[in-house]
Amino acid sequence: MPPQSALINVMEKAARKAARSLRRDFGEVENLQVSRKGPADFVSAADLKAEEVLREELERARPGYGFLLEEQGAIVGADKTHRWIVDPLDGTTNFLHGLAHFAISIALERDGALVAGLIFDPIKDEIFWGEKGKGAFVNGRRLRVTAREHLSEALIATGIPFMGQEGHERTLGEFAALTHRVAGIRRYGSASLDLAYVAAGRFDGFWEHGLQPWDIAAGIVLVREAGGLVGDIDGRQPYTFNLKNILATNEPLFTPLSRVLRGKEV
Ligand code: 2AM
Ligand code: CA
Repeated sequence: MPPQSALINVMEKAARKAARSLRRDFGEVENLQVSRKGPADFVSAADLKAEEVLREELERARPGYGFLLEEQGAIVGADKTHRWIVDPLDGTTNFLHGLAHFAISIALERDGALVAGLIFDPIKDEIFWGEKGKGAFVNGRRLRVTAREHLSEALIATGIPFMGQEGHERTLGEFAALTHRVAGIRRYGSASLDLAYVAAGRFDGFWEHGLQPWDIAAGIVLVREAGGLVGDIDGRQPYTFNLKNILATNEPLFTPLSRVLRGKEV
């Protein structure tokens, strides 16, 4: 059994409680697809409800900690050294379209450093967690990034910008540089799960531009604790939230991927 701490127990309990309402609402989404307006408002409400459950549970267990919440923003706590970073529904577009790939993501920051992360996929019933210095696990099994050294064998995940976002041309350039060098590229639509899958050795790497702290905070802990590197495409590491993009992969592929994504030779 992994050494699951009291802190991880708190995060797991909150995630499992919020997941019950998300799972119920996901079951409803299918019925709403045929309505003219679609389920958008319903999904926003589901998202907010899950966030409220998470805030209440975490607040009760650790009174005074601050929050950075996707929906409600920053809440300053009496305890200035601790801050929860929470995404109640990562993969909203999937959820909205009835695609069963989304997650709850919770991270804890202490004195500005990420110390714990938990990502729960309530449909596949997979709970990923990592704690600084203690390793990363999924449903109790230890995680390790892949050992692949060659891009030609690597399966890489990413996110693609959509309407209203910037970087469409840049994305085409990155794809042009990468597609013919790798075993495959995947776009699953949940950054937290992309990072959890890098930690689990399902993906060899992940990059994306313009993400927010709540999308990636927990996943960063997981990848680091699974032996991976997290930085940006320019090769800067360790990752900090002021960087404009994220690159997470194993050690051998970090530099080759960062070079190829910038249009350079490996
Ligand atoms: P979300 O589902 O919580 O919005 C998909 O590429 C990833 O980008 C998801 O993790 C998604 O999180 C995130 N993302 C960040 N900003 C977004 C935005 N403005 N709209 C949709 N997804 C966004
Ligand atoms: Ca998100």
